[in-house]
Amino acid sequence: MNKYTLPALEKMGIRPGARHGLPVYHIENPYAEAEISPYGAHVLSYTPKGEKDLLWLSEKSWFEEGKPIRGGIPVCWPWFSDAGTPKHGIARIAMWEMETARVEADMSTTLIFSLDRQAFCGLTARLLVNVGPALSLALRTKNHSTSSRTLSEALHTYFAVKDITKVSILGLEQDDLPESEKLFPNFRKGRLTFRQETDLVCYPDEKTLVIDDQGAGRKIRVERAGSATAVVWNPWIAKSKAMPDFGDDEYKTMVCVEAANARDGVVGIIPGSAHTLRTRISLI
Ligand code: TA6
Repeated sequence: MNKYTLPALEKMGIRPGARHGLPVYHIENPYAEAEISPYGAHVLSYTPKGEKDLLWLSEKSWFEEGKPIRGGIPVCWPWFSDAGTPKHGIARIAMWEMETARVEADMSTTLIFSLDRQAFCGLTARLLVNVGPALSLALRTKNHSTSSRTLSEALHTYFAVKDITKVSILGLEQDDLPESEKLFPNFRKGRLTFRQETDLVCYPDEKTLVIDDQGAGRKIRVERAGSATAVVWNPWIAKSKAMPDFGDDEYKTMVCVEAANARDGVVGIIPGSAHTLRTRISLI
C-alpha cells in the first residue's frame, strides 16, 4: 500500500490514476510530464515541456497483470531474454511498491520503487526514476543470499521516432559486435541505420549513444553506466506481424536502445554486495 496520502502526492505534482485498468502515477514539474506504473516499475511516457514524448507505446499493448507492457521502459530483471522463464525476467510483470516520492532541490521529481518483498533467489531490486531535464533511471540489485549470483538485466527503452528509415544510431562501431554478428550490414562510419530486422547485443566502450531521428529533426542522447552491454532492436516487418501486442506497421515509429548487462556482459554479485545499472535519456 502507498504510504503517501493523495494531498501529499498532489502537492509534489504527482497524480495517481489508471491506464487501461493498471495503476499509474502522472508526474508534472517545470521540466516535463511523465507517467510511471508500479506494475513493472514501468515508465510509460516522458515528455519534456514543449516537446513530443521521447518514449513509444504500442497501440496494441497488453495492459493486463501477468503480461508485459509493450513500449515505455520495461525492466528486464533478474535475467535478460531467454536466460530464464518467463522471458526477460519477472520484474516487468510484477507489481512493485512505490516506497519514496520526493521533489528534489532543482524541482525535478524522484520516485523509488522496490521489489524488496519479493526477493528472487536472494536478489532484491530497487528502481529510482528521476524526471527532470533528463529522465534518469537507476536499477540497484542487492544480493542478500550467502552465495554469488549472476545477474543479467536491461532497461529496455522503446523510443519514439518519426520514420525508422531516416534514423541512425551514433556511437556504435562494427567492432562492438560479437564475432558472430560482425558482418551485420548497415554500419557506416559510426552510424547504424535500419533496413531489416535488427537485434544487436553489443559491447561498446562508448557510454553515450545518440538516436539521430532525421524525420523528426531531433536527437536523443542515451547514456549508460554500470552497463557492459547496449542492445539495439527493431523487429521490422515479419516479426511485427508475428507479435500479437505489436501493430503491423508500428516498427516504423520505434527503436529500442537499451542499457543492459547481458550475454557476455552479465554481472556477478557476491553475497552482501550490490550492482547498479543506470541510464540517462535527454534531448540534445
Ligand atoms: O531486446 C531485444 C529483445 O530481446 C529482442 O530479441 C526481442 O524480441 C525483444 O527484446 C522483445 O521481447 P519481448 O519478450 O518483449 O517480446
